[in-house]
Amino acid sequence: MDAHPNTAGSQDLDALVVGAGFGGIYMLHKLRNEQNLNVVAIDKAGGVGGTWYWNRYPGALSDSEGFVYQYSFDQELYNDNPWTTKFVRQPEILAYLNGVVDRYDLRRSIQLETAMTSAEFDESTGRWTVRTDTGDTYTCRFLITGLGLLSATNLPEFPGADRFQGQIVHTGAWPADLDLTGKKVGVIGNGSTGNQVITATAPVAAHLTSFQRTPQYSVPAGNRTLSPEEIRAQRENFDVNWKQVRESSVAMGFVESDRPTFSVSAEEREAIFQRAWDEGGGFRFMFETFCDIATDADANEEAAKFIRGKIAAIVKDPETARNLTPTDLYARRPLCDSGFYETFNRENVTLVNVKENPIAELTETGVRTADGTVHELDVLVCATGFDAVDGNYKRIDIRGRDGELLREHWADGPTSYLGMATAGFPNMFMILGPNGPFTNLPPSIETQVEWIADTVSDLLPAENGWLDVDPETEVAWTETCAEIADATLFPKAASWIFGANIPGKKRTVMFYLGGIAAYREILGKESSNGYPGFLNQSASELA
Ligand code: FAD
Ligand code: NA7
Repeated sequence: MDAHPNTAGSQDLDALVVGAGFGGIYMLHKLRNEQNLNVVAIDKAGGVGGTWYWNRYPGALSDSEGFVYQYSFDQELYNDNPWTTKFVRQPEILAYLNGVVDRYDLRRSIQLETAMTSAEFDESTGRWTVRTDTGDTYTCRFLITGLGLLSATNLPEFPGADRFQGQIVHTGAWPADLDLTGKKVGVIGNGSTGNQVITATAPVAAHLTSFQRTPQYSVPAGNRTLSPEEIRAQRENFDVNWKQVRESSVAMGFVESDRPTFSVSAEEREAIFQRAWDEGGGFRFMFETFCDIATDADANEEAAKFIRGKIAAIVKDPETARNLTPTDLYARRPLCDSGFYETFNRENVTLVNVKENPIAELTETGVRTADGTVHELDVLVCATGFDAVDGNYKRIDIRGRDGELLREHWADGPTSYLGMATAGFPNMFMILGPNGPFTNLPPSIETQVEWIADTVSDLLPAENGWLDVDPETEVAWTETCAEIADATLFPKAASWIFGANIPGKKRTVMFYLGGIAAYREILGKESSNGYPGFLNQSASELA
Protein backbone atom coordinates (compact mmCIF):
# COMPACT_ATOMS: atom_id res chain seq x y z
CA MET A 1 0.00 0.00 0.00
CA ASP A 2 2.99 2.28 0.51
CA ALA A 3 4.88 3.43 -2.57
CA HIS A 4 8.56 4.26 -2.35
CA PRO A 5 9.97 7.26 -4.15
CA ASN A 6 13.17 6.66 -6.09
CA THR A 7 15.91 7.79 -3.81
CA ALA A 8 18.85 5.47 -4.36
CA GLY A 9 22.08 7.37 -3.93
CA SER A 10 22.02 10.97 -2.88
CA GLN A 11 19.55 13.80 -3.14
CA ASP A 12 19.87 17.50 -2.59
CA LEU A 13 16.78 18.96 -0.97
CA ASP A 14 15.45 22.14 0.54
CA ALA A 15 14.26 20.15 3.54
CA LEU A 16 14.33 16.61 4.86
CA VAL A 17 11.54 15.60 7.21
CA VAL A 18 12.30 12.62 9.44
CA GLY A 19 9.28 10.76 10.78
CA ALA A 20 5.88 10.20 9.19
CA GLY A 21 3.55 10.45 12.16
CA PHE A 22 1.14 13.31 12.88
CA GLY A 23 4.09 15.72 12.88
CA GLY A 24 6.04 14.63 9.82
CA ILE A 25 2.95 14.23 7.65
CA TYR A 26 1.74 17.77 8.26
CA MET A 27 5.27 19.18 7.92
CA LEU A 28 5.67 17.55 4.52
CA HIS A 29 2.32 18.92 3.42
CA LYS A 30 3.17 22.46 4.56
CA LEU A 31 6.58 22.61 2.93
CA ARG A 32 5.93 20.66 -0.25
CA ASN A 33 2.32 21.51 -1.09
CA GLU A 34 2.03 25.01 0.34
CA GLN A 35 5.57 26.35 -0.01
CA ASN A 36 6.51 24.39 -3.10
CA LEU A 37 9.84 23.31 -1.65
CA ASN A 38 11.82 20.26 -2.63
CA VAL A 39 11.15 17.98 0.34
CA VAL A 40 11.32 14.28 1.15
CA ALA A 41 10.13 12.56 4.32
CA ILE A 42 11.72 9.37 5.58
CA ASP A 43 10.57 6.95 8.26
CA LYS A 44 12.10 3.75 9.52
CA ALA A 45 8.63 2.21 9.75
CA GLY A 46 7.04 0.10 7.01
CA GLY A 47 4.07 2.46 6.82
CA VAL A 48 3.04 5.96 7.77
CA GLY A 49 1.24 6.83 11.02
CA GLY A 50 4.05 6.87 13.60
CA THR A 51 2.65 5.92 17.01
CA TRP A 52 -0.42 4.44 15.38
CA TYR A 53 1.62 2.30 12.99
CA TRP A 54 3.75 0.81 15.77
CA ASN A 55 1.28 0.43 18.64
CA ARG A 56 -1.12 -2.17 17.23
CA TYR A 57 -1.61 -3.97 20.52
CA PRO A 58 -5.12 -5.08 21.56
CA GLY A 59 -7.08 -2.26 23.14
CA ALA A 60 -4.92 0.58 21.78
CA LEU A 61 -7.07 3.68 22.06
CA SER A 62 -6.48 7.42 22.20
CA ASP A 63 -6.94 8.98 25.62
CA SER A 64 -7.60 12.35 24.06
CA GLU A 65 -11.17 12.71 22.84
CA GLY A 66 -11.45 12.11 19.10
CA PHE A 67 -12.85 15.52 18.20
CA VAL A 68 -9.53 17.09 19.25
CA TYR A 69 -7.27 14.14 18.44
CA GLN A 70 -6.97 15.04 14.77
CA TYR A 71 -5.79 17.84 12.53
CA SER A 72 -7.65 21.13 12.40
CA PHE A 73 -5.71 22.81 9.59
CA ASP A 74 -8.30 21.90 6.96
CA GLN A 75 -11.96 22.15 7.90
CA GLU A 76 -13.01 19.95 4.98
CA LEU A 77 -10.68 17.22 6.21
CA TYR A 78 -12.23 17.63 9.64
CA ASN A 79 -15.76 17.40 8.25
CA ASP A 80 -14.90 14.25 6.31
CA ASN A 81 -13.54 12.45 9.36
CA PRO A 82 -15.57 9.25 9.91
CA TRP A 83 -14.85 8.70 13.63
CA THR A 84 -18.01 8.00 15.59
CA THR A 85 -16.77 7.28 19.11
CA LYS A 86 -15.64 9.51 21.95
CA PHE A 87 -12.14 8.02 22.04
CA VAL A 88 -10.60 6.52 18.93
CA ARG A 89 -9.18 3.05 18.34
CA GLN A 90 -5.72 2.57 16.84
CA PRO A 91 -6.91 1.06 13.50
CA GLU A 92 -9.11 4.09 12.89
CA ILE A 93 -6.34 6.59 13.65
CA LEU A 94 -3.96 4.68 11.40
CA ALA A 95 -6.55 4.64 8.59
CA TYR A 96 -7.15 8.37 9.13
CA LEU A 97 -3.45 9.23 8.84
CA ASN A 98 -3.12 7.06 5.73
CA GLY A 99 -6.16 8.90 4.36
CA VAL A 100 -4.51 12.27 5.06
CA VAL A 101 -1.36 11.13 3.24
CA ASP A 102 -3.41 10.15 0.19
CA ARG A 103 -5.67 13.17 0.30
CA TYR A 104 -2.70 15.53 -0.04
CA ASP A 105 -0.78 13.22 -2.40
CA LEU A 106 2.12 12.90 0.03
CA ARG A 107 2.98 9.23 -0.39
CA ARG A 108 5.19 9.80 -3.42
CA SER A 109 7.48 11.95 -1.25
CA ILE A 110 7.76 9.51 1.64
CA GLN A 111 10.57 6.99 1.79
CA LEU A 112 9.65 4.20 4.22
CA GLU A 113 11.88 1.59 5.87
CA THR A 114 14.60 4.21 5.96
CA ALA A 115 16.18 5.20 9.26
CA MET A 116 18.28 8.30 9.69
CA THR A 117 21.52 7.09 11.25
CA SER A 118 23.58 10.27 11.19
CA ALA A 119 23.35 13.95 10.39
CA GLU A 120 26.12 16.49 10.16
CA PHE A 121 25.97 20.26 9.75
CA ASP A 122 28.52 21.96 7.53
CA GLU A 123 29.02 25.54 8.63
CA SER A 124 30.71 26.55 5.39
CA THR A 125 27.74 25.59 3.22
CA GLY A 126 24.99 25.98 5.80
CA ARG A 127 23.70 22.52 4.88
CA TRP A 128 23.01 19.25 6.62
CA THR A 129 24.17 15.88 5.34
CA VAL A 130 21.96 13.04 6.48
CA ARG A 131 22.78 9.37 6.08
CA THR A 132 20.39 6.47 6.36
CA ASP A 133 20.54 2.74 7.01
CA THR A 134 19.60 2.16 3.38
CA GLY A 135 22.80 3.84 2.22
CA ASP A 136 21.05 6.96 0.97
CA THR A 137 22.50 10.40 1.57
CA TYR A 138 20.49 13.59 1.67
CA THR A 139 21.84 17.09 1.76
CA CYS A 140 19.39 19.74 2.85
CA ARG A 141 19.18 23.24 4.18
CA PHE A 142 16.52 22.41 6.74
CA LEU A 143 16.48 19.25 8.80
CA ILE A 144 13.11 18.76 10.45
CA THR A 145 12.74 15.90 12.88
CA GLY A 146 9.43 14.46 14.06
CA LEU A 147 10.91 11.38 15.70
CA GLY A 148 8.13 11.07 18.26
CA LEU A 149 8.31 11.61 21.99
CA LEU A 150 6.86 8.21 22.84
CA SER A 151 8.53 6.20 20.15
CA ALA A 152 11.88 4.80 21.35
CA THR A 153 10.80 1.62 23.13
CA ASN A 154 12.09 0.70 26.58
CA LEU A 155 12.68 -3.05 26.69
CA PRO A 156 14.14 -4.11 30.05
CA GLU A 157 16.70 -6.89 29.97
CA PHE A 158 15.62 -9.90 31.99
CA PRO A 159 18.06 -12.71 32.74
CA GLY A 160 17.23 -15.80 30.70
CA ALA A 161 15.33 -13.92 27.97
CA ASP A 162 17.18 -15.86 25.28
CA ARG A 163 16.05 -19.15 26.87
CA PHE A 164 12.34 -18.35 26.80
CA GLN A 165 10.60 -20.50 24.17
CA GLY A 166 7.56 -18.23 23.92
CA GLN A 167 7.32 -14.86 22.24
CA ILE A 168 8.45 -11.56 23.81
CA VAL A 169 6.84 -8.46 22.34
CA HIS A 170 6.87 -4.77 23.15
CA THR A 171 3.58 -2.98 22.72
CA GLY A 172 5.32 -0.22 20.76
CA ALA A 173 6.60 -2.67 18.15
CA TRP A 174 3.60 -4.94 17.93
CA PRO A 175 3.65 -7.66 15.25
CA ALA A 176 0.63 -7.08 13.03
CA ASP A 177 -0.23 -10.81 12.94
CA LEU A 178 -0.03 -11.58 16.67
CA ASP A 179 -3.28 -13.00 18.06
CA LEU A 180 -3.44 -13.63 21.81
CA THR A 181 -6.65 -15.65 21.70
CA GLY A 182 -6.42 -18.78 23.81
CA LYS A 183 -2.84 -18.04 24.90
CA LYS A 184 -1.20 -17.78 28.30
CA VAL A 185 -0.20 -14.14 28.33
CA GLY A 186 2.01 -12.22 30.74
CA VAL A 187 1.99 -8.41 30.76
CA ILE A 188 4.76 -6.42 32.40
CA GLY A 189 3.65 -2.88 33.07
CA ASN A 190 0.38 -1.22 33.93
CA GLY A 191 0.79 2.35 32.68
CA SER A 192 -1.54 3.73 30.04
CA THR A 193 -0.53 0.96 27.63
CA GLY A 194 -0.49 -1.97 30.08
CA ASN A 195 -3.87 -0.85 31.37
CA GLN A 196 -5.32 -1.02 27.85
CA VAL A 197 -3.67 -4.26 26.79
CA ILE A 198 -4.59 -6.08 30.03
CA THR A 199 -8.23 -5.00 29.81
CA ALA A 200 -8.57 -5.98 26.15
CA THR A 201 -6.63 -9.26 26.35
CA ALA A 202 -8.09 -10.85 29.50
CA PRO A 203 -11.43 -11.75 27.85
CA VAL A 204 -9.73 -13.66 25.00
CA ALA A 205 -6.61 -15.12 26.65
CA ALA A 206 -6.55 -18.54 28.28
CA HIS A 207 -4.87 -16.86 31.22
CA LEU A 208 -3.42 -13.44 31.86
CA THR A 209 -0.76 -12.63 34.43
CA SER A 210 -0.16 -8.97 35.20
CA PHE A 211 3.35 -8.32 36.53
CA GLN A 212 2.82 -5.03 38.28
CA ARG A 213 5.52 -2.91 39.89
CA THR A 214 3.70 0.30 40.85
CA PRO A 215 -0.08 0.53 41.03
CA GLN A 216 -1.68 3.43 39.15
CA TYR A 217 -4.76 5.59 39.48
CA SER A 218 -7.21 5.07 36.64
CA VAL A 219 -10.72 6.32 35.98
CA PRO A 220 -13.22 5.03 33.41
CA ALA A 221 -12.76 6.28 29.84
CA GLY A 222 -16.50 6.22 29.31
CA ASN A 223 -15.91 5.46 25.66
CA ARG A 224 -19.14 5.30 23.70
CA THR A 225 -20.65 5.80 20.29
CA LEU A 226 -21.48 9.42 19.62
CA SER A 227 -24.96 10.29 18.44
CA PRO A 228 -25.39 11.86 14.96
CA GLU A 229 -26.34 15.10 16.76
CA GLU A 230 -23.09 15.10 18.74
CA ILE A 231 -21.04 14.53 15.60
CA ARG A 232 -22.95 17.27 13.80
CA ALA A 233 -22.36 19.63 16.74
CA GLN A 234 -18.61 18.92 16.66
CA ARG A 235 -18.54 19.95 13.02
CA GLU A 236 -20.79 22.97 13.45
CA ASN A 237 -18.73 24.16 16.41
CA PHE A 238 -15.41 23.76 14.61
CA ASP A 239 -14.29 27.38 15.04
CA VAL A 240 -15.45 27.72 18.64
CA ASN A 241 -13.99 24.37 19.69
CA TRP A 242 -10.56 24.89 18.19
CA LYS A 243 -10.37 28.45 19.51
CA GLN A 244 -11.11 27.03 22.97
CA VAL A 245 -8.43 24.36 22.51
CA ARG A 246 -5.79 26.93 21.53
CA GLU A 247 -6.73 29.22 24.40
CA SER A 248 -6.63 26.45 27.01
CA SER A 249 -3.83 24.75 28.90
CA VAL A 250 -3.91 21.03 28.09
CA ALA A 251 -5.76 21.42 24.75
CA MET A 252 -8.09 18.55 25.51
CA GLY A 253 -11.30 20.20 24.33
CA PHE A 254 -12.83 21.07 27.70
CA VAL A 255 -12.66 24.12 29.91
CA GLU A 256 -10.19 23.53 32.73
CA SER A 257 -11.62 24.16 36.17
CA ASP A 258 -10.80 27.31 38.11
CA ARG A 259 -12.43 25.94 41.30
CA PRO A 260 -10.16 24.94 44.20
CA THR A 261 -10.82 21.53 45.73
CA PHE A 262 -11.51 22.88 49.21
CA SER A 263 -13.79 25.68 48.05
CA VAL A 264 -16.72 23.26 48.15
CA SER A 265 -18.13 21.01 50.86
CA ALA A 266 -17.01 17.39 51.16
CA GLU A 267 -20.41 16.25 49.80
CA GLU A 268 -20.22 18.54 46.81
CA ARG A 269 -16.64 17.45 46.14
CA GLU A 270 -17.68 13.81 46.13
CA ALA A 271 -20.53 14.64 43.75
CA ILE A 272 -18.17 16.47 41.39
CA PHE A 273 -15.72 13.55 41.36
CA GLN A 274 -18.61 11.13 40.84
CA ARG A 275 -19.90 13.12 37.85
CA ALA A 276 -16.42 13.08 36.32
CA TRP A 277 -16.13 9.34 37.02
CA ASP A 278 -19.48 8.75 35.30
CA GLU A 279 -18.62 10.98 32.33
CA GLY A 280 -15.16 9.40 31.93
CA GLY A 281 -11.74 10.59 30.81
CA GLY A 282 -8.48 10.85 32.75
CA PHE A 283 -7.67 14.43 31.80
CA ARG A 284 -11.22 15.55 32.59
CA PHE A 285 -10.95 13.92 36.02
CA MET A 286 -7.67 15.67 36.79
CA PHE A 287 -8.25 19.08 35.20
CA GLU A 288 -12.00 19.64 34.74
CA THR A 289 -13.09 18.85 38.30
CA PHE A 290 -10.84 21.19 40.29
CA CYS A 291 -7.97 23.52 39.45
CA ASP A 292 -5.44 22.35 42.04
CA ILE A 293 -5.25 18.55 41.83
CA ALA A 294 -1.93 18.75 39.99
CA THR A 295 -0.52 21.51 42.18
CA ASP A 296 -1.68 21.05 45.77
CA ALA A 297 -0.84 17.90 47.72
CA ASP A 298 -3.97 18.02 49.89
CA ALA A 299 -6.21 18.53 46.88
CA ASN A 300 -4.38 15.75 45.11
CA GLU A 301 -5.04 13.43 48.04
CA GLU A 302 -8.79 14.10 47.78
CA ALA A 303 -8.82 12.93 44.16
CA ALA A 304 -6.56 9.98 45.00
CA LYS A 305 -8.79 8.99 47.93
CA PHE A 306 -11.85 9.00 45.70
CA ILE A 307 -10.19 6.64 43.21
CA ARG A 308 -8.88 4.39 45.99
CA GLY A 309 -12.45 4.11 47.27
CA LYS A 310 -13.58 2.98 43.82
CA ILE A 311 -10.85 0.33 43.65
CA ALA A 312 -11.97 -1.01 47.02
CA ALA A 313 -15.57 -1.15 45.82
CA ILE A 314 -14.76 -2.80 42.46
CA VAL A 315 -12.08 -5.39 43.26
CA LYS A 316 -13.46 -8.38 45.14
CA ASP A 317 -10.31 -10.10 46.40
CA PRO A 318 -8.84 -7.97 49.24
CA GLU A 319 -5.21 -8.90 48.52
CA THR A 320 -5.61 -8.07 44.83
CA ALA A 321 -7.32 -4.81 45.78
CA ARG A 322 -4.42 -3.96 48.11
CA ASN A 323 -1.92 -4.60 45.33
CA LEU A 324 -3.90 -2.48 42.86
CA THR A 325 -4.25 0.47 45.22
CA PRO A 326 -1.76 3.31 44.74
CA THR A 327 -0.59 5.21 47.79
CA ASP A 328 1.64 7.79 46.10
CA LEU A 329 0.65 11.07 44.46
CA TYR A 330 -1.85 11.14 41.61
CA ALA A 331 0.63 12.97 39.40
CA ARG A 332 1.53 10.87 36.40
CA ARG A 333 -0.16 11.27 33.04
CA PRO A 334 -3.75 10.57 34.14
CA LEU A 335 -5.02 7.19 32.99
CA CYS A 336 -8.45 6.12 31.88
CA ASP A 337 -9.67 2.63 31.14
CA SER A 338 -12.39 0.39 29.78
CA GLY A 339 -12.79 -1.78 32.88
CA PHE A 340 -9.24 -2.18 34.17
CA TYR A 341 -9.93 -2.81 37.85
CA GLU A 342 -12.94 -5.06 37.00
CA THR A 343 -10.59 -7.23 34.93
CA PHE A 344 -8.93 -8.44 38.12
CA ASN A 345 -12.21 -10.05 39.24
CA ARG A 346 -11.92 -12.51 36.35
CA GLU A 347 -11.04 -16.13 37.10
CA ASN A 348 -8.36 -16.19 34.39
CA VAL A 349 -6.43 -13.14 35.63
CA THR A 350 -3.63 -13.13 38.20
CA LEU A 351 -1.83 -10.13 39.61
CA VAL A 352 1.80 -10.51 40.65
CA ASN A 353 3.24 -7.67 42.70
CA VAL A 354 6.79 -7.54 41.35
CA LYS A 355 7.83 -4.82 43.75
CA GLU A 356 7.34 -7.27 46.61
CA ASN A 357 8.18 -10.36 44.57
CA PRO A 358 10.48 -9.29 41.73
CA ILE A 359 11.02 -11.03 38.42
CA ALA A 360 14.14 -13.19 38.93
CA GLU A 361 14.52 -14.58 35.42
CA LEU A 362 12.83 -15.95 32.36
CA THR A 363 12.84 -19.71 32.05
CA GLU A 364 12.09 -21.83 28.98
CA THR A 365 8.41 -21.77 29.84
CA GLY A 366 7.74 -18.49 31.56
CA VAL A 367 8.69 -15.97 34.22
CA ARG A 368 10.18 -17.05 37.52
CA THR A 369 9.61 -14.65 40.37
CA ALA A 370 11.80 -14.34 43.47
CA ASP A 371 9.49 -16.62 45.50
CA GLY A 372 10.38 -19.46 43.09
CA THR A 373 7.04 -19.61 41.24
CA VAL A 374 7.26 -20.07 37.48
CA HIS A 375 4.39 -18.28 35.75
CA GLU A 376 3.85 -20.31 32.57
CA LEU A 377 3.49 -18.14 29.45
CA ASP A 378 3.13 -18.40 25.68
CA VAL A 379 3.61 -14.66 25.16
CA LEU A 380 5.29 -12.08 27.35
CA VAL A 381 4.03 -8.58 26.56
CA CYS A 382 6.32 -5.77 27.65
CA ALA A 383 4.12 -2.73 28.17
CA THR A 384 7.21 -1.13 29.65
CA GLY A 385 6.99 2.27 28.02
CA PHE A 386 9.44 4.46 26.21
CA ASP A 387 12.73 6.26 26.52
CA ALA A 388 10.59 9.34 26.13
CA VAL A 389 11.29 12.63 24.39
CA ASP A 390 15.03 12.36 23.62
CA GLY A 391 15.24 8.57 23.24
CA ASN A 392 15.28 8.49 19.43
CA TYR A 393 17.64 11.46 19.18
CA LYS A 394 20.26 9.77 21.37
CA ARG A 395 20.25 6.75 19.05
CA ILE A 396 21.44 8.85 16.08
CA ASP A 397 24.80 10.56 15.53
CA ILE A 398 23.65 14.13 15.06
CA ARG A 399 26.57 16.55 14.82
CA GLY A 400 26.10 20.29 14.83
CA ARG A 401 28.56 23.17 14.68
CA ASP A 402 32.13 22.29 15.62
CA GLY A 403 31.21 18.62 15.31
CA GLU A 404 29.39 18.58 18.64
CA LEU A 405 27.26 15.47 19.13
CA LEU A 406 23.67 16.12 20.15
CA ARG A 407 23.76 13.37 22.76
CA GLU A 408 26.77 15.11 24.32
CA HIS A 409 25.04 18.48 24.18
CA TRP A 410 22.23 16.76 26.08
CA ALA A 411 24.44 14.81 28.51
CA ASP A 412 22.78 16.53 31.49
CA GLY A 413 19.32 16.08 30.04
CA PRO A 414 17.70 17.22 26.80
CA THR A 415 17.31 20.96 26.36
CA SER A 416 15.93 23.26 23.72
CA TYR A 417 14.44 26.61 23.02
CA LEU A 418 10.66 26.39 22.56
CA GLY A 419 10.83 22.60 22.23
CA MET A 420 11.93 23.00 18.64
CA ALA A 421 15.57 24.06 18.35
CA THR A 422 18.75 23.49 20.29
CA ALA A 423 21.94 25.59 20.42
CA GLY A 424 24.70 24.52 18.05
CA PHE A 425 22.37 22.70 15.65
CA PRO A 426 21.35 25.43 13.17
CA ASN A 427 18.30 25.00 10.95
CA MET A 428 17.43 21.76 12.70
CA PHE A 429 13.87 22.02 13.91
CA MET A 430 12.30 19.38 16.13
CA ILE A 431 8.59 18.65 16.26
CA LEU A 432 7.81 17.70 19.88
CA GLY A 433 11.42 18.12 20.95
CA PRO A 434 12.31 18.44 24.65
CA ASN A 435 10.60 21.13 26.69
CA GLY A 436 7.73 21.55 24.30
CA PRO A 437 4.15 21.80 25.54
CA PHE A 438 2.52 19.04 27.57
CA THR A 439 -0.91 18.80 26.00
CA ASN A 440 -3.19 16.78 23.84
CA LEU A 441 -0.63 16.61 21.09
CA PRO A 442 -2.15 17.30 17.66
CA PRO A 443 -2.85 20.98 18.50
CA SER A 444 0.74 21.41 19.72
CA ILE A 445 2.08 19.57 16.69
CA GLU A 446 0.09 21.88 14.40
CA THR A 447 1.33 24.92 16.30
CA GLN A 448 4.95 23.83 15.96
CA VAL A 449 4.72 22.72 12.33
CA GLU A 450 3.13 26.02 11.36
CA TRP A 451 5.79 27.98 13.24
CA ILE A 452 8.59 25.97 11.64
CA ALA A 453 7.05 26.42 8.18
CA ASP A 454 6.78 30.18 8.71
CA THR A 455 10.36 30.31 9.98
CA VAL A 456 11.62 28.38 6.98
CA SER A 457 9.76 30.79 4.75
CA ASP A 458 11.32 33.77 6.58
CA LEU A 459 14.79 32.27 6.18
CA LEU A 460 14.53 31.35 2.52
CA PRO A 461 15.47 34.76 1.06
CA ALA A 462 18.70 34.85 3.09
CA GLU A 463 20.84 32.59 0.95
CA ASN A 464 22.33 29.83 3.10
CA GLY A 465 21.27 31.80 6.19
CA TRP A 466 20.57 29.84 9.28
CA LEU A 467 19.10 30.23 12.69
CA ASP A 468 20.90 28.91 15.72
CA VAL A 469 19.59 29.18 19.26
CA ASP A 470 21.45 31.57 21.52
CA PRO A 471 22.85 29.28 24.26
CA GLU A 472 21.71 31.76 26.90
CA THR A 473 18.17 31.62 25.58
CA GLU A 474 18.26 27.85 25.82
CA VAL A 475 19.36 28.02 29.46
CA ALA A 476 16.62 30.54 30.21
CA TRP A 477 13.94 28.39 28.52
CA THR A 478 15.09 25.34 30.47
CA GLU A 479 14.85 27.36 33.69
CA THR A 480 11.40 28.59 32.76
CA CYS A 481 10.23 25.01 32.14
CA ALA A 482 11.76 23.85 35.43
CA GLU A 483 10.18 26.71 37.40
CA ILE A 484 6.73 26.01 35.98
CA ALA A 485 7.13 22.28 36.58
CA ASP A 486 8.33 22.82 40.14
CA ALA A 487 5.10 24.63 40.93
CA THR A 488 3.24 21.38 40.14
CA LEU A 489 3.29 17.91 41.66
CA PHE A 490 4.35 16.18 38.42
CA PRO A 491 8.11 16.17 39.16
CA LYS A 492 7.42 14.35 42.42
CA ALA A 493 6.00 11.30 40.63
CA ALA A 494 8.34 8.74 39.09
CA SER A 495 7.14 8.84 35.50
CA TRP A 496 8.42 9.21 31.95
CA ILE A 497 7.34 12.87 31.97
CA PHE A 498 10.56 13.65 33.85
CA GLY A 499 12.66 10.76 32.54
CA ALA A 500 12.28 8.80 35.77
CA ASN A 501 11.21 5.54 34.10
CA ILE A 502 14.52 4.55 32.50
CA PRO A 503 17.28 3.10 34.68
CA GLY A 504 20.25 5.47 34.61
CA LYS A 505 18.41 8.27 32.80
CA LYS A 506 18.89 11.65 34.40
CA ARG A 507 15.70 12.92 35.96
CA THR A 508 15.07 16.33 34.44
CA VAL A 509 12.42 18.64 33.12
CA MET A 510 11.28 17.58 29.64
CA PHE A 511 8.10 19.59 29.10
CA TYR A 512 6.81 23.14 29.11
CA LEU A 513 3.85 22.86 31.49
CA GLY A 514 2.71 26.46 30.96
CA GLY A 515 -0.12 25.45 28.62
CA ILE A 516 -0.73 25.79 24.91
CA ALA A 517 -2.19 29.31 25.07
CA ALA A 518 0.90 30.81 26.72
CA TYR A 519 3.13 28.75 24.46
CA ARG A 520 1.47 30.05 21.30
CA GLU A 521 1.82 33.60 22.53
CA ILE A 522 5.57 33.12 23.11
CA LEU A 523 6.02 31.64 19.63
CA GLY A 524 4.13 34.51 18.04
CA LYS A 525 6.37 37.06 19.75
CA GLU A 526 9.54 35.19 18.80
CA SER A 527 8.83 35.36 15.09
CA SER A 528 7.19 38.77 14.97
CA ASN A 529 10.16 40.28 16.84
CA GLY A 530 12.65 38.82 14.35
CA TYR A 531 13.80 35.77 16.36
CA PRO A 532 15.54 37.46 19.30
CA GLY A 533 16.25 34.09 20.94
CA PHE A 534 18.42 33.02 18.02
CA LEU A 535 21.88 33.97 16.79
CA ASN A 536 23.44 34.03 13.35
CA GLN A 537 20.44 35.09 11.42
CA SER A 538 20.76 38.03 9.16
CA ALA A 539 17.98 40.00 10.82
CA SER A 540 17.52 42.49 8.00
CA GLU A 541 16.87 39.68 5.58
CA LEU A 542 14.25 38.02 7.72
CA ALA A 543 10.65 39.08 7.25
P1 FAD B 1 5.26 9.57 16.16
O1 FAD B 1 3.86 9.30 15.81
O2 FAD B 1 5.85 8.88 17.31
O3 FAD B 1 6.14 9.35 14.86
C1 FAD B 1 7.53 9.37 14.88
C2 FAD B 1 8.04 8.58 13.72
O4 FAD B 1 9.45 8.80 13.60
C3 FAD B 1 7.85 7.08 13.85
O5 FAD B 1 7.08 6.57 12.80
C4 FAD B 1 9.27 6.52 13.84
O6 FAD B 1 9.35 5.31 13.11
C5 FAD B 1 10.02 7.62 13.15
N1 FAD B 1 11.44 7.63 13.49
C6 FAD B 1 12.01 7.69 14.72
N2 FAD B 1 13.35 7.68 14.63
C7 FAD B 1 13.63 7.63 13.32
C8 FAD B 1 14.85 7.59 12.57
N3 FAD B 1 16.04 7.61 13.16
N4 FAD B 1 14.77 7.53 11.22
C9 FAD B 1 13.57 7.50 10.59
N5 FAD B 1 12.40 7.52 11.24
C10 FAD B 1 12.43 7.60 12.58
N6 FAD B 1 -1.03 11.69 22.44
C11 FAD B 1 -2.15 12.41 22.68
O7 FAD B 1 -2.12 13.63 22.60
N7 FAD B 1 -3.31 11.79 22.97
C12 FAD B 1 -3.42 10.43 23.05
O8 FAD B 1 -4.50 9.93 23.31
C13 FAD B 1 -2.24 9.66 22.85
N8 FAD B 1 -2.27 8.32 22.95
C14 FAD B 1 -1.10 7.61 22.77
C15 FAD B 1 -1.13 6.24 22.90
C16 FAD B 1 0.03 5.49 22.74
C17 FAD B 1 -0.01 4.01 22.85
C18 FAD B 1 1.26 6.16 22.48
C19 FAD B 1 2.54 5.38 22.33
C20 FAD B 1 1.29 7.52 22.34
C21 FAD B 1 0.11 8.26 22.47
N9 FAD B 1 0.11 9.64 22.34
C22 FAD B 1 -1.04 10.36 22.54
C23 FAD B 1 1.33 10.36 21.91
C24 FAD B 1 1.50 10.26 20.38
O9 FAD B 1 2.80 9.80 20.18
C25 FAD B 1 1.26 11.61 19.72
O10 FAD B 1 -0.10 11.99 19.92
C26 FAD B 1 1.50 11.66 18.21
O11 FAD B 1 1.07 10.50 17.57
C27 FAD B 1 2.97 11.94 17.93
O12 FAD B 1 3.18 12.15 16.57
P2 FAD B 1 4.65 12.41 16.02
O13 FAD B 1 4.54 12.51 14.54
O14 FAD B 1 5.25 13.55 16.73
O15 FAD B 1 5.49 11.15 16.45
P1 NA7 C 1 4.68 3.97 31.12
O1 NA7 C 1 3.62 4.88 31.55
O2 NA7 C 1 6.09 4.41 31.24
O3 NA7 C 1 4.47 2.60 31.90
C1 NA7 C 1 5.43 1.57 31.85
C2 NA7 C 1 5.03 0.48 32.79
O4 NA7 C 1 6.01 -0.56 32.73
C3 NA7 C 1 4.95 0.92 34.24
O5 NA7 C 1 3.92 0.21 34.86
C4 NA7 C 1 6.31 0.49 34.79
O6 NA7 C 1 6.34 0.29 36.16
C5 NA7 C 1 6.49 -0.81 34.05
N1 NA7 C 1 7.89 -1.24 33.96
C6 NA7 C 1 8.89 -0.66 33.25
N2 NA7 C 1 10.02 -1.35 33.40
C7 NA7 C 1 9.74 -2.39 34.23
C8 NA7 C 1 10.52 -3.44 34.77
N3 NA7 C 1 11.81 -3.56 34.49
N4 NA7 C 1 9.91 -4.32 35.59
C9 NA7 C 1 8.60 -4.19 35.88
N5 NA7 C 1 7.81 -3.22 35.40
C10 NA7 C 1 8.39 -2.31 34.58
O7 NA7 C 1 4.49 3.54 29.58
P2 NA7 C 1 3.13 3.34 28.76
O8 NA7 C 1 3.50 2.76 27.46
O9 NA7 C 1 2.13 2.64 29.58
O10 NA7 C 1 2.61 4.79 28.56
C11 NA7 C 1 3.44 5.82 28.03
C12 NA7 C 1 2.60 6.86 27.38
O11 NA7 C 1 2.21 6.38 26.09
C13 NA7 C 1 1.32 7.17 28.05
O12 NA7 C 1 1.44 8.14 29.02
C14 NA7 C 1 0.43 7.60 26.93
O13 NA7 C 1 0.70 8.94 26.64
C15 NA7 C 1 0.90 6.77 25.81
P3 NA7 C 1 6.72 1.51 37.17
O14 NA7 C 1 5.51 2.39 37.19
O15 NA7 C 1 7.91 2.20 36.55
O16 NA7 C 1 7.03 0.89 38.45
